[in-house]
Amino acid sequence: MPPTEPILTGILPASLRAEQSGAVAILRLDRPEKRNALNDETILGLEAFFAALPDSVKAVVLATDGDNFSAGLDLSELSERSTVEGVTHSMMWHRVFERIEFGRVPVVSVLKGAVVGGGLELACATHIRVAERGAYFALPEGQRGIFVGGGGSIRLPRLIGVSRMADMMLTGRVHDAEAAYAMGLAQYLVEPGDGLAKALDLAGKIAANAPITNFAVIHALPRIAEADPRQGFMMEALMAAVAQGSDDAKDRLRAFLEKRAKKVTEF
Ligand code: 1HE
Repeated sequence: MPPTEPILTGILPASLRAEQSGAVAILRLDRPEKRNALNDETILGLEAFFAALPDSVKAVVLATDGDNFSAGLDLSELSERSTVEGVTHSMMWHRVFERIEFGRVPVVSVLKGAVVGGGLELACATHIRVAERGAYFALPEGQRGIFVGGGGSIRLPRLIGVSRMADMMLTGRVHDAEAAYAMGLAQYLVEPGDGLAKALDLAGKIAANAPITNFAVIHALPRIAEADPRQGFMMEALMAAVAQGSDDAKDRLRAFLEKRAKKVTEF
């Protein structure tokens, strides 16, 4: 792994810490004493990080200090909010999580301990989720008398279906990492403590892809998947042509034909 340098130190709140290793940035939630509960400062810090991401970064790993990913919305900030403030607060989360999901580079999250409420919503805005055994997934909004507000009702049903999400919210059901992996919530399942290394390995592979392909996967794929098939096929054809016309694609295809590139089984 290339040497690691702290980045964006001047613009991040105390609850976030970022470093860069080669083409990969590692952003850590760093509020373990509050189980990485997401207060406004942290949410706005996430936005500042993704807005200021150096051009040299081609993939991001979202990890955490301590034993947990995140206990969700900081409940101590919620009790003071009016109804109108609640709407704008939720829309602020939407804006920031959209910046992650539809940002410039793919994001790999490392899930351990509590992946709860808004923490689960944050994980759903990332592109690849690596779950450590021991992670647990819950939506305690029903028990708290509130509702998801960070885009969970859009992103979670796409991953696990409305019925599983409804069950989690209505009954307080907690899923372990094995179940989350089995239902497609996490794409990878690793041993406790191995999540960061796995995420860095994946991010390194992602960073080595052609940027146009990563762009297409983040921006075109989800839109095509949800489009009417007639529009979807056309969007796919256009995206395919844009990607294959790039110099990068031509170089990579030539490298394979000249036996200079790895085979599929060697990635
Ligand atoms: C918090 C929060 C929080 C912990 N907001 N302070 N989320 C929840 O309903 C989850 C609430 N948290 C818990 O159920 C537990 O904290 C955990 C199961 C996640 C972890 O338990 P544990 O035993 O490791 O920690 P703890 O002793 O409960 O908490 C340690 C400290 O973190 C403690 O503060 P302290 O000052 O007493 O030490 C807790 O109060 C604090 N803490 N979680 C504020 N969430 C956009 S809408 C999204 C809606 C939601 O996210 S709803 C889900 C909210």
